[in-house]
Amino acid sequence: MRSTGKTSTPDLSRRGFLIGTGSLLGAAALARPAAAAAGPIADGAHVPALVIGTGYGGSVAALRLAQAGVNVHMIEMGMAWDTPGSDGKIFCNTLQPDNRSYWLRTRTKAPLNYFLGFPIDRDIPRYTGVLDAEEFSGITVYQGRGVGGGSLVNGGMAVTPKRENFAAILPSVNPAEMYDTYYPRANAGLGVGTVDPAWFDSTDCYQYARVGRKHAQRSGFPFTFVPDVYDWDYMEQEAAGTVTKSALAGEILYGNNYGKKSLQKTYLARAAATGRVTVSPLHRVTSVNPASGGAYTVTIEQLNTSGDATATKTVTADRVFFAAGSVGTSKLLVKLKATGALPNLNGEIGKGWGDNGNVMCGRANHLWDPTGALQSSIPCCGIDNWAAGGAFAEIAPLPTGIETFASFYLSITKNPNRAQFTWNAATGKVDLNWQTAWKQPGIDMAKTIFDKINAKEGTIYRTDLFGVYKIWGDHLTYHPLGGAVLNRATDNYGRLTAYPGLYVIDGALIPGNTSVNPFVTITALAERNIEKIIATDL
Ligand code: FAE
Repeated sequence: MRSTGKTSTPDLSRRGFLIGTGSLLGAAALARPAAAAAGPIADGAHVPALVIGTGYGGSVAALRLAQAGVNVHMIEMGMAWDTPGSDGKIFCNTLQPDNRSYWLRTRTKAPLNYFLGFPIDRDIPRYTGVLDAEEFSGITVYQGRGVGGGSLVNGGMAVTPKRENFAAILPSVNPAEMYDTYYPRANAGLGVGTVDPAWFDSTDCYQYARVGRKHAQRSGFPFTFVPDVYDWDYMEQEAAGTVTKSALAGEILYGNNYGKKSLQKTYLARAAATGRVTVSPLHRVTSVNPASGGAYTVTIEQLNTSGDATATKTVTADRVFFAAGSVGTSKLLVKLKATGALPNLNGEIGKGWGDNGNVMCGRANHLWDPTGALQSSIPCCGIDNWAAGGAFAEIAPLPTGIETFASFYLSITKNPNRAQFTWNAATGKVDLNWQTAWKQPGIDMAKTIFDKINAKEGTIYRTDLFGVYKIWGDHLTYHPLGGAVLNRATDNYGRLTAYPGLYVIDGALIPGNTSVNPFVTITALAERNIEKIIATDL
């Protein structure tokens, strides 16, 4: 794979990152992420390591395997996202969704789908767009599609959980090794940084967050800045008007064209630079079967941008890493177990799935408390009521371009409900038995924050953001976790032990909740597991 960008390891400080990767953002502005250069895999190929998916888990696996001298092929069902459209941009704007916005939909399905009580979704051409709103019976699960996985569409909030909460997140993992080694390694690899508090206090684009801070503090809640992989120097330049706007142009859900350090600019760029990693975008793995000699036969459909399979390829892989995300990996493994391709997978496959307790809500502020017409799409702070009330609320933007007098929040809660994926032979699909009513514990936990703030401020909940007279966004998650849980469906390092050479290395390993936004934990766990696998299995 060819590399067109610099690939030095970012360090923890944002200034350090810029020094270390001097031309990266310039390269990004030219819109050619290094990681996307690729040659599609050939029918009949034999590869030492095949990685299914190019999100956090897959990118860590590919980089570390390649650095250990193993040739890796990554299979990604979404697009490469390396070529600008006719507007000169790779990704479309949140306020003007076009065909690039959604994965194979003819109408948008915005998470916040009403405004002033009116629906805001609109028709779009069907295309292999970047955001998938995957519908199960009781929940819509939002996921990124393309080279970079969720890093293409997420808010970049890069949060290491508090150490005292870790035992509940991954009970079989030694916290000392995570906090001493793998969380720092993940933060460095991802290029995590924090907003300059002085700039935060003075810039128009975080007025909404300052209002959120003021309200939290007046009710006695701990307020915290939240690190992010957005390039904070770039955002300051956006505010100064010296570079093309991205966070300050409302770009987020359907991709970010400039300042965000997605995996294409970090792990995948470094993987590309090894020369040992190739990527096949618009290729979807449909089956993995044991082959002779301990290898595996992997069946792959090549897709066109309408989502149709245009070719079926069969390749052989000595090792296969499932990194298709919590939903993608769970769906594949449940299907492969039920249909007899991998019958000896254990009975924990498909279990332990959670929504990270996600619920959304808005509050209506007084007219003398505006939140600002200009809002950075990148959240940078939160309200931490985890210990007392089971909720961590990020103060989220509503980047509509007009004054809304609204405060908007995505809460992560300690909702204990867990769901299971099962094979439905009648439909030939995998179902998830999550029920919308199971969000209620999460709503109750979020209310420990917002009922108190409303009482203190004399304000009310917005009822016009998720329907007509509907307060809670309880129909979705951005943070699917679990389905192939560590030390249950796999051993304590992600090995599917009934099948030597098969591994899970993504969010499917985490049993449903991380107490904060999940991708730093997914990355750190992948770093831990791949190090062990390389040391002992290769
Ligand atoms: P993921 O990144 O989903 O990658 C899986 C990849 O596999 C995808 O690219 C798929 O297209 C691909 N794939 C799936 N099935 C197949 C198949 N059969 N064949 C080939 N390829 C396949 O997995 N997290 C945070 O920590 N902070 C945030 O601020 C944040 N904001 C978010 C905002 C939004 C709108 C969304 C949707 C998510 C957000 N998340 C955030 C969640 C985060 O992106 C997510 O936890 C990680 O991306 C999950 O990483 P994985 O490696 O598990």
